[in-house]
Amino acid sequence: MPTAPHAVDANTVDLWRFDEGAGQLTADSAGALNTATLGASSAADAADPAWVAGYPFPNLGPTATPTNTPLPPTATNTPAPTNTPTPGPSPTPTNTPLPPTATNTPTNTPVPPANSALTFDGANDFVQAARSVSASRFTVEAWVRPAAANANGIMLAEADDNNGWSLELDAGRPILWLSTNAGWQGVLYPTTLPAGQWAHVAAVYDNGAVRLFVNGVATTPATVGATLRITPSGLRMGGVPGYAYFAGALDDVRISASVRYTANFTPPATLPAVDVDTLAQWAFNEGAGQSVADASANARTGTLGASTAAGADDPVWGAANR
Ligand SMILES: [Ca+2]
Ligand SMILES: [Ca+2]
Ligand SMILES: [Ca+2]
Repeated sequence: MPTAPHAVDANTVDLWRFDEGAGQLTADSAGALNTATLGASSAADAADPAWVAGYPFPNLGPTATPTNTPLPPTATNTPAPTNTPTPGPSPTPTNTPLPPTATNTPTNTPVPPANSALTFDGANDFVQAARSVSASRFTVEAWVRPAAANANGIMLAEADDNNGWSLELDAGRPILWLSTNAGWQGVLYPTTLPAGQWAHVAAVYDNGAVRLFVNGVATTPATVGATLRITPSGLRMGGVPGYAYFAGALDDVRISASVRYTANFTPPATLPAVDVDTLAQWAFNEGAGQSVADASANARTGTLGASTAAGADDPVWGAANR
């Protein structure tokens, strides 16, 4: 085994001592100067052998001194960053929340019932509107549901102390009061309205002839004064101060300038179409709010209570359930 690095002599064709310790080239110490390259090229690559410390010869002679100064690192010696993270495709979100569609719109928005009515507490609730009746012929009608049997109360009235008309319950029986040239006179229906049940009540006044109908069933005609004392007061539904208020529900109030009924009839489930004799009619189908619309051309919009503000004198909205 050699104890020192080989020396170049006349027979040496090439001699690479690998003493550079770094870089991509290793010098040929022999005369051929056949410089060798590490790996596939002078750039760093996977085929490059690694530099390590050489064999520890015990007797390094003068010839063992590296004759070629290690090459300074060149640009090509800089290890190429082979593992720099390459930006890959941006992650594509695959579960982006879908925007709400029309079908996601809440469907439980409160919707007023198609047929609503107003319930009066019998203490101070009322609806007011402009007066309708201005002659000695009219028909007034409404659906009525008394809260209790045998009660008193004003349902509909266009009256003051001396003039006008008033449709009331008298111990549960419908009665039409009229102020005529003969003074105040009342025409009473012979039977009571049951509590908690809808009944259609109609009253006709025609120049002294009066008829009442409950669920389309007529009374015998009555005769009173032929001329109505017209009141300047407006319409009140549910009560007039100083008199008993009506406890129960009202719906489909209609006032006409003609005789609507002369014999038994089937009460209309809903208000008939407006015609030339319709002075006013209120379906109470708003279901909410402070106003009730008059479908007639007279536009006698009603107000709940004394003002359009919510108050203790407002009747309460509810489904008619008729
Ligand atoms: Ca109604
Ligand atoms: Ca009010
Ligand atoms: Ca009240």
